[in-house]
Amino acid sequence: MRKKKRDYSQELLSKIKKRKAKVGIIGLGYVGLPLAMELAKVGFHILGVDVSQEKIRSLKKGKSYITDVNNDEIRKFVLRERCIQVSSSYNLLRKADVVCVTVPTPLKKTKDPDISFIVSAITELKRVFHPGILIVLESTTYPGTTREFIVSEIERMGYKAGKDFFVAYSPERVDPGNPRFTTKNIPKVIGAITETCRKLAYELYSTFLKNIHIVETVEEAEMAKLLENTFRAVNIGLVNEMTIMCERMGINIWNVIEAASTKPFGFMPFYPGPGIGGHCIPLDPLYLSYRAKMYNFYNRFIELATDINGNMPRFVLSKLSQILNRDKKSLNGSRILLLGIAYKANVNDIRESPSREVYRLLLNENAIVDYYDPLIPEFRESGKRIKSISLKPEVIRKYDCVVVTTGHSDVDYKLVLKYAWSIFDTRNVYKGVNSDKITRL
Ligand code: SAJ
Repeated sequence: MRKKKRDYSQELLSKIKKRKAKVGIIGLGYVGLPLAMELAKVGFHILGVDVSQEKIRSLKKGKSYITDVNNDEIRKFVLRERCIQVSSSYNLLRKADVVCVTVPTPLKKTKDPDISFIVSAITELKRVFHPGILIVLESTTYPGTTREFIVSEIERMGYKAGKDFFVAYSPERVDPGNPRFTTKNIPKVIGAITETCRKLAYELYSTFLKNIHIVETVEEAEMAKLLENTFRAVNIGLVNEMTIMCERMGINIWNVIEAASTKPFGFMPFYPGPGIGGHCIPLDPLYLSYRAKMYNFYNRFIELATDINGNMPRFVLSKLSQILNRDKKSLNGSRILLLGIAYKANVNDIRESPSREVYRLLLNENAIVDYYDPLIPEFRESGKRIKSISLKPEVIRKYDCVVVTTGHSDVDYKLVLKYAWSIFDTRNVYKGVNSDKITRL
């Protein structure tokens, strides 16, 4: 009698429903660790893998390294209840029924996408693979990655997607440090390879998430995330170009944006700045334009926005030299203080920070540049440790100009206004303050 073919999908569906499925998570960063917490909270056993021994050591000591996850949660789930196991070895995933891939997708030096972390995760996963597993890729990437680097790779081993294993894509939308929108309540987009894959992925995420939006293909899900962030990059580029135009025309762009924002529909304010930083906005659009070129499609909006946003640090410098020029000073030899080196207000992240680019450009012009950032006490620049100064009256008055490059909330801007000779405010922290000391972007 023919042996009945094993129905992996039914087995897995039942395990997920009963919270008996073991969920592997590859990459325990700002996406993977909060995801592990939410899945543990609803009863799953988590198998967390990260190549960073430091992260694993920290978790085993009950210490969090992610702002959105506190030590108590780590101690509860990793140490006391032991429902989250962590390791730097992929062997831990041999027992996994589900694996979520939440690894970084940075850019290479050539500004091309670097999906090597996804490729190595899948290469390792193939080593410990067993049929019946659901794989969900969450890392931001270009359309086609899931099908080409996960589905094809595993089908080459002789398995059939949708029958012997299941694959979906669900873009991460974590906004680190956002108290209002968290892993638990940010709506999730899911695209899958087959209807069975979709059902399994939906079942998994709906254990802790209410709002799930299903699309028809994995490519639609991959593209949705890139549209979200390309939308931001292009609109920031638009407002930065408007800023340069308004500067030429002698118009205050900040008042213009505030006025336009009174329109209750059809307008969304973006604000000028010294450029764009972070691990999403400068990168995601380049993933899309890279892929589009393979279809002989040149995305001019992305190229233009990248050009405008990428040149804002130089625009800041040209305006700063005009400010110094008023006092017959040059950039060369002037003492400049940058207020904020982080890539955006109230984060302690310096990745791709435009403030850092301004810092470097000032060094190249032989300015004497220091920085103050309450959230970043030091950073490394061409092999040297650069430390934040302390914001005291006698220190502030030493500088020819203080440039507000990151608009952190907890900076004593009143003190700076009192003791600075000149202020170049690129973030409008002095909104509504009239003083001939202040020049705005
Ligand atoms: N920026 C401007 N003007 C603006 C908005 C941002 O110059 O009007 C600059 C920021 O200073 C920063 C860069 O752009 O240097 C990126 O800022 P962001 O507000 O987009 O913050 P990110 O990089 O943390 O973007 C993330 C994204 N989240 C994900 O990709 C999951 C983005 O989709 C979110 O919209 C954003 O957080 C958010 O709203 O906080």
